[in-house]
Amino acid sequence: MPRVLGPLFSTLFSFAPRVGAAAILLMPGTVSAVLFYDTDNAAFNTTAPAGGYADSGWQYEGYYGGFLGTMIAPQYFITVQHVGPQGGTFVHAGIFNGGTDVTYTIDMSANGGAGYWDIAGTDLRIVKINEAFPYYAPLYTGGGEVGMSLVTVGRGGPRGAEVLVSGNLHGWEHGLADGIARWGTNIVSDTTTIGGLGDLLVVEFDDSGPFHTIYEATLSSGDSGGGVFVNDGGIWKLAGVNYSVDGLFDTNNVTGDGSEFGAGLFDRGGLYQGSDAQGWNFIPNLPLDNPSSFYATRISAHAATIQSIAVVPEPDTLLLAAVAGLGALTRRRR
Ligand SMILES: [Ca+2]
Ligand SMILES: [Ca+2]
Ligand SMILES: [Ca+2]
Repeated sequence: MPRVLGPLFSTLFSFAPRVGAAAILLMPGTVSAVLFYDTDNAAFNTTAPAGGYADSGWQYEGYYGGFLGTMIAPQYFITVQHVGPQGGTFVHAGIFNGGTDVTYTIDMSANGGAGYWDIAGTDLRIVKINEAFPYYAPLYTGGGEVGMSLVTVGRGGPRGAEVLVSGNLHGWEHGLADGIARWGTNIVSDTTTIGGLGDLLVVEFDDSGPFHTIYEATLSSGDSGGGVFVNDGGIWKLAGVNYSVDGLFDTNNVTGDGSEFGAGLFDRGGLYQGSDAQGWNFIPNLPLDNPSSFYATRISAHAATIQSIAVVPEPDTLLLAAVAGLGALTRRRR
């Protein structure tokens, strides 16, 4: 059966002439770690992935204030604009690097004293450090994200209270953000373009079927800035940076009653989506589930700009330099 994605998203985002108005930004105060379909256990997937998900991106993450960033070049990490500056350090914590915490300092003199570069027309921000990372994430620069397996990392909250519609479970409210990093899995459902935000990956929260994954996860407040990694022929590459989720939701369209809530839903049917300020949109409860999604700013659409700022040394250049150096040495020996 076809999945009715495009028209629904157009409706949702018609409420959002401004940045993020119809979506819940993934920062505390609005609504927070990775929220799982299978469990409300706050300790679930809080250590490095193993097996088929080993080296799937977790190792490239670090703490940027209360949020996350992803190391993308020897002296640069990428995060989001919408949480604001998060202090002067980036901590590649022991949980990520398999050892002890390593603290890097941010180069506050970079970009004329800003300390960072924003990618215009997106939520992406690139921050420079004074030292050098030992390794960093490759960027996914292809255009084939839809259908790819993904891993996302965030510091928001676990699963909260059940959301019931006519007695049937439709998902879970967002739990309180706890600042604990978790990783979860999913599959890229779609891409979309939103004015002022650029291209985004769309990732549905499914309860079953081909788009439900072993650690099926969606996001909540506090997950901002975490990386989304896709498996590109066996190599996990950075494909997105966590931006937002669908919401808010409500059982009524009465304003001012405080009944609205953030949630990860495998079926939005029978609930209102929107906000008191922007209006509410009723989503019919149909036999086919209508899942909520999370959104991540799409790296591939902005890869050239990112790479022009966060410069990665060319391996070929290094190799040629090494070969040239070897030649020189050889000549001197003669
Ligand atoms: Ca899914
Ligand atoms: Ca209400
Ligand atoms: Ca339904």
